[in-house]
Amino acid sequence: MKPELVMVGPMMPHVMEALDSDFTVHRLWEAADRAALLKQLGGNVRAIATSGHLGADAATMDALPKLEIISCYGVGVDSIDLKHAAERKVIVTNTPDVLNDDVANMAIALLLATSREICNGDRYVREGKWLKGAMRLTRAIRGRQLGILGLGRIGKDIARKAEAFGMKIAYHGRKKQDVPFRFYDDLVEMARDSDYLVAICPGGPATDKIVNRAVLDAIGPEGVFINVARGSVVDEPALVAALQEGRLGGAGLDVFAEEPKVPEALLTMEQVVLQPHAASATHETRRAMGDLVVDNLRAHFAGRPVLTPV
Ligand code: 8YV
Repeated sequence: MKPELVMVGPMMPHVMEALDSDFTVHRLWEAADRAALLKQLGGNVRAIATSGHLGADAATMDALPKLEIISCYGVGVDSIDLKHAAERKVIVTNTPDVLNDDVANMAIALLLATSREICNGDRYVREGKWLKGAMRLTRAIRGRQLGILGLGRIGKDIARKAEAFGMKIAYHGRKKQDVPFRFYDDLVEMARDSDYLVAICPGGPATDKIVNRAVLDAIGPEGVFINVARGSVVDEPALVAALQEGRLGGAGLDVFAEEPKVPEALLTMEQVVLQPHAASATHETRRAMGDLVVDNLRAHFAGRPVLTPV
């Protein structure tokens, strides 16, 4: 008998195939009445496969009394009720490390895209403006300070890469680490001293709107805010207002408070580069993430320890 698994949202075809071969998969997103399906399945479901975006709340877990494991397609688990999972002794796994390189690359891409105005340059050529004269000059990133909010695994990869571009690195986080970068225990102070501030901290209550008006004003009219973390880490209306009023120079944003909805005002701003939460979205990384989702589930149901517990 294959163990029963609830899949919260669709995943890449190779993940779906692997899960279908080892589990009886119930596709929650296809159900007209989600709560009714969960109630009907309840008794036998032992696993959930979800994503960083879709998560799993306490009600979903409680509808499944035999739940043993939640395997998350993503490193960020802020949308999973971890406390409730721990109380229920449900194992949670995620997909760390395999996405570091691509997420860090997206941060660097947004740094370059905002400072070198890559999207504006592209429009300049397409709209025939180049025929009438050269585009305005842009800004170099070498010699500028990059403040990293959250020097975890991805933050360190961003630091290493930004150093190769000649940037000075600083960071803010819960604690000082044994790294050759300047630590600020005050985020506003780091923002004031930095030309670019990149957010790559976990989402959740501890970082909710940590990038507030004071931080945005400290980055300042010449500075740029990059977000490859979660939309929740920034006060989004304050961000929009700071950009509109020129108190903040620019922004490179891969994540938003209410994805896939993006504040209307951002859509027409030249000093902003937008991405559809795509930092980990390469074939290579998403394949590796999908493999980890499956391998964690297989390990658990084969009686082995999971590979990447949260
Ligand atoms: C994914 C992410 O986009 O890993 C994360 O925390 O946000 C992303 O890599 C997401 O989990 C896939 O839905």
